[in-house]
Order: sequence, then C-alpha cells, then structure tokens
Amino acid sequence: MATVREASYELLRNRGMTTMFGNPGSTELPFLADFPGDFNYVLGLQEAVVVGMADGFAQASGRPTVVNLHTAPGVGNAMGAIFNAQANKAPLVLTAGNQVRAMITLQANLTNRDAIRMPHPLVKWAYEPARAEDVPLALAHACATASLPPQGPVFLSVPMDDWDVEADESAARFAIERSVAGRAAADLQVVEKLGARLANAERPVMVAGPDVDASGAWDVAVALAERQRLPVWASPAPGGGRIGFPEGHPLFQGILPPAIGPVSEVLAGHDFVLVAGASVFAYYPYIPGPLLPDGTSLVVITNDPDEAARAPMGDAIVADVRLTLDLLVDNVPESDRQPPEPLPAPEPAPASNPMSPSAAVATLAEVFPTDGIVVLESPSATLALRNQMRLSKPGSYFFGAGGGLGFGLSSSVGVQLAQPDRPVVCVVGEGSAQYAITTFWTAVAYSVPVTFLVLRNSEYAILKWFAALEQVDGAPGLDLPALDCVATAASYGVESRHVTEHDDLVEALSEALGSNAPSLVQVEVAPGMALA
Ligand SMILES: Cc1ncc(C[n+]2csc(CCOP(=O)(O)OP(=O)(O)O)c2C)c(N)n1
Repeated sequence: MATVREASYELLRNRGMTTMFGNPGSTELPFLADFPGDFNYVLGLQEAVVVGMADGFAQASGRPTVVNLHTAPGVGNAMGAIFNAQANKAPLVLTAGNQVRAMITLQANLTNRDAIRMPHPLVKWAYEPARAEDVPLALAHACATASLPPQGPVFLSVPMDDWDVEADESAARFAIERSVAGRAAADLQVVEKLGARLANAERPVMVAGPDVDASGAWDVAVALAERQRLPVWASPAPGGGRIGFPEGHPLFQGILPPAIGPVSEVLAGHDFVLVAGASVFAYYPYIPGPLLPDGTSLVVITNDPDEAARAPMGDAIVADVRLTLDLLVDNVPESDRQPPEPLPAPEPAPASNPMSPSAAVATLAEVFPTDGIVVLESPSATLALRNQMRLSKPGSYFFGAGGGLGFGLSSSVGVQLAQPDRPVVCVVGEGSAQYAITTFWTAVAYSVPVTFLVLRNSEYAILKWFAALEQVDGAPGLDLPALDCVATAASYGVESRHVTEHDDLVEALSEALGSNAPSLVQVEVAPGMALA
C-alpha cells in the first residue's frame, strides 16, 4: 500500500512536475523523506527567492511548478513574490507544512492557524485537506487550478503527519491519472465579427501583450499584423512581463505609455484597437485624460475573465489568445493598407563618464547571443533596454509584471534552469538586487550559468523620477552610496567584476556569456532615468 507521500510524488511525476523549489523547515521534512531520485529540489535561502525562482521556471517552462514553503513565517516571507507570481500568471503550486493535526486546535508552536486565509487574495485557491487521505486529490485540484486560465499561484497547506498515512488507493489512482485541459478558443461567430471589424477599420492598430508570448501566439500575431498591415505597439512596460511582438519588426511602433491620457494621445487617429493578451491597460502613474480618443473602439482578447470584466473601456473576448488569433488570421483578408513607417533605429547613446544606462544596455546588445534571454529588473533602464535591444524572439524577455522587487535576480535562475540551452542575462539595478541577494548562493550551488549585469548608479533613480512627477521634494532614502554587488556576489562564489569602460564591459560580458558558471558584471552608470 502506498503512503500519501508516495501517491503525491507519483501524481507530480505523472504531470512532469519533478523540479521543485523550496526552503524547508521541520514541518516540511516529512514531505521530503525518502526524496525520490528522479526529482530535483532547488534550495533557496529565503522564501521570496524560492517563489521568484519558481515563477521564472514556471513561466519559461510553461509548466506548473511546485514550491515547498515553511509554515506561516515562510508563507509570510513569500507574500511579495506571490503577488508578483499572480501578476505574471505563473502557475505555482505553493505547498506549506502545518503542525500535526493533533496539535493544530491547541495551537502548538508553528501552527499556521489560519492557513487558508493567509495567502489570500494573492492565490486562485487555498486549501487544507479535511483528511490526510485527501492530500493527493487536493494536490490534483491544486495543479489543475494553477494551470487553468488565467494561470496563477494556488496554495495547499498539509499538516506534517499526513504524509505517512496510508493513501486511499483507488481515490489516489484517479487523482494521479486525471488530466484537465483548459485552453478554449472563442466562438467562431465572435471571431468572424471581430475579423470584419478589423478588416473594415480604416486605421486599425494592434497592441500585443505578455500572453501572446505565454500562449505561443508569437508567429500568428506577426502573421495577423502582416496580413492586415497593422502598426503594432507593445502593451505598457510596467505590466508587460513578457514581449508579445518582435520589437525589431518593421511594423513595430514602440511601447505604449503606461498612463491614461498619454495612451489616448498615442492611439489618436486610429479608429480600431485590437489588444491581444494584455490587460487594458497596466496604468501607472495617474495622468488623466480620455480612455480612448473620440471615435476609437477597442477589443481585447484575453484568457482572463477578470481582466475582461474590469477593463474600463472597449469590448472583450475571453478565450485563449493563440487559438483565437489562429482563427482570426483565417478570417481576415490580405489588406492593401499603407503600412506604417518603421520605428527609427535606436540612437547611439552619446559617450559620457560614467556611461549612461542606455550605453550600457546598447553594449549588452552588441554581444547578446541570438538565442539569449533577458530577465530585467533595472527600473530606470527598462525603456532604454527595450529600445536599445529590440528583442525579437519568443520567450526572450521576462519582467516582473507585479512590480515587486526581487523578481529579477531570483526568477533569472528559474528561467535558466527551465531553458538550459539558452544564455540568460539578468539585467538588474544594484538596489533591486538586494531584495533577492541570496539567489547568488543557489546559482552557485546548482551551477546555473546566469550572467548578472548590475547597473550601478548609486541611487534609487526611478524613485527620484517619481518624486519629480509627484512634486515631492526632500524625500529621504533615495540614495544608495557604496553598494558593492561584486563583493557580495563573490562572497557567495560568483565570478564577479566591476567595469567602467565600454571595451571592458564588452570583454567582461563576452567572458561571462561564454562561461558555464554564474558570473556577475557590475558596470558604473550615470544616475537618472534612461528613456531610450
Ligand atoms: C518589494 C519592493 N519594495 C520597494 C519597491 C519600491 N521601488 C521601486 S523601484 C525602487 C528602486 C530600485 O533601485 P535600483 O534597482 O537601484 O534601480 P534604479 O531605480 O536606480 O534604476 C524601489 C525601492 C518595490 N517596487 N518593490
């Protein structure tokens, strides 16, 4: 007879979920007993890092991913990263231990007494099974819910004495073997109407968002834009965890600004806006104005009913982005519209000392491998990186859509583990790096060859920019003198170098990219926001 633990591992194995990320405590050890040889346990040294790594892994592998958190305090540490995972639509099956059932009611030490309530509202589902025998079914439920659209984190609390209990063999077998498929295309009639609206529009435009990439719709988005000669904008950068359209394509026009009035200004002159795979829109800061220009209508295709419902304007089709675009492209004619003028090539950044953030990311572009992946968390250089690099391959860009720092460093390790054949470069501000600094330990311990490029400007540049926008004078705490990521990373065993000159940066990055170990390059950059 199998135990609940054995049945649970078989269930995960059956779903291909054999890499898990965790930071265990005494309440999780019974789950980890006799850890099966075909599973990988990736240890993170703090729970926010654990969840960030799993987030990157889940997104880059397209698979639900198990996370093993310590009871209440571990879940507490993880909350910011769970917030990010929800914004990223990362299918995480978060598990945490709890006290033995006999001591939950009397609230023994480490009891997570309100386990189900704790991770709300950041998870799609939270549960603690009523009986130990129900753990496999609850785990199957968790895996299905995390994977169904919109994907996202779920939470399962398991009292520590459940794992050795004998499983209900028949129930466990059904739980192990069942599968739940959830990608649904839109009704053909709805797509035909959308096709007619698009084809009959005079000056339509497309906005491509993160779920184009996540749903594998990259090629069909390009085919649709080419067929209909659509100018294409990327959805606003703050909420855009992934890129939905090749940014070097002649139809690509740039990134929509993340504010109400400015979006409307950019879209002026277009009578129809097709948004694919993005929320409408991830605005911040608040710059009021009309939501759309006069005479402009909008349709969004999203797999997320909440995204559809909460959009402040336009119509929505709730369906899988890829399947819907596949249908749509077959339901529009080849257009003879005049294609838009292509976006001019990026201006070379003028030389300065220290170099500008734009010059630093332009230098990265010089040596960036064609199959490379960027994980980005350098707030004041986000737009400069997008503009200078113009990433143009699917699955090449990951950014924390939630905005909680710590995603960058940690998720880059997960992305690299999921994509071992593609070089991963994590571009990170020295301030942001601190939120997940122990990631370096995991990168070394598991030989994960991420190249970390730290842009050091000795300040919270983005906050100074926000302070000016918000007309806030005299705010404390916006300078960061003397943070040395080279020394910190080196103390964890990461090969690390500080550079100031272009040629040294080229050499350091080329070396790091060629190495099969994690490496860090810290480059001194000028303070301030880099917009292009
Ligand atoms: C968890 C969390 N805490 C605080 C913030 C607020 N915040 C946003 S950007 C930023 C500064 C980031 O500094 P750095 O990485 O050096 O980048 P720079 O702004 O200089 O480009 C801070 C503190 C946040 N986004 N997330």
